[in-house]
Amino acid sequence: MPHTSATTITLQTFVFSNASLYAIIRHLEHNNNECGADLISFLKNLITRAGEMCLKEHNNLKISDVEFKNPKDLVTITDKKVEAFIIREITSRYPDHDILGEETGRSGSSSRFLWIIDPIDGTISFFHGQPFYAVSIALEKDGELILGAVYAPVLGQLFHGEKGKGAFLNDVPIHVSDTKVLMDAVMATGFACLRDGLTHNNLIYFNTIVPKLRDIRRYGSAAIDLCYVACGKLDGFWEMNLNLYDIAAGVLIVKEAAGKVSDFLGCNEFPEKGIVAANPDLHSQLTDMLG
Ligand code: 2AM
Ligand code: CA
Repeated sequence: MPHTSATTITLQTFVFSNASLYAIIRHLEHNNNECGADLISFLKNLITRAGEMCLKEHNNLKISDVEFKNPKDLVTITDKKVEAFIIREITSRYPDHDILGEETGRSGSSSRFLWIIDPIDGTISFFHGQPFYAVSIALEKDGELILGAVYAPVLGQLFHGEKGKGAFLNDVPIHVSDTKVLMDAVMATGFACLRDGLTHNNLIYFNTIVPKLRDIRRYGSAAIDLCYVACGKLDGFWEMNLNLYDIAAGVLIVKEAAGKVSDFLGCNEFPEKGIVAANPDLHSQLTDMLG
């Protein structure tokens, strides 16, 4: 049709004369509700390189590489280096995006996009030479999670989830377990609340729930706990006193794996009012005990 050809020629002329094809693709990618393949491979490549940085430093930490906020709350030089690396890479690829990082806080407030970064989730495991730590990176668009990745480098496990497209472990689709009975379930929890010295803490819930389960795990990384719920290695997880960067990527991955995530009352005020993640059958049994 003449009209179509004219439109095509005009568009081609514009594209090739403008020399900003790259920027246009970026623009289309960002304004599409789905994540472009380019964005996902950028994230997977980035988080893999960040995990490799952790691996390199894992066994070479000196006491002078650690700052103690208090005896239970520490940050290593690797946390800071890895976060700086991730922010540098995001900023050079997506200069107008906002960023929230555990170590550096929030920068920017005007973009529709917000990257949420935990450079090492499970810093205490990392510092003590244990394998259960992970890099966690999520992307929100207009306040809604659209992409998330969690990489546990010692375990060689890279989880990612894309809104509406599913969740994956090393690119293989994953799904929450179909366990229906608490006594058949293995769950995880954590004690961030104790690190903050809170008197309203998880011990009372722990004492109530653990006897009802087959067993309990405490990996020390909320990001890994959530991903293990997503792939059915765990049947459920709860914790209180976490921050957005601990859970953002894992929450999307659980939801994309057909799991349920809520606060302790079954509502959406997580992590402020606690977080509960499980397959749909066990989720309601957990919120009954936590609410
Ligand atoms: P981190 O390793 O990045 O600090 C373990 O219970 C989980 O709680 C981890 O995800 C850990 O993240 C987080 N965590 C531990 N202490 C915390 C605190 N005082 N405040 C917030 N999150 C904490
Ligand atoms: Ca964390």
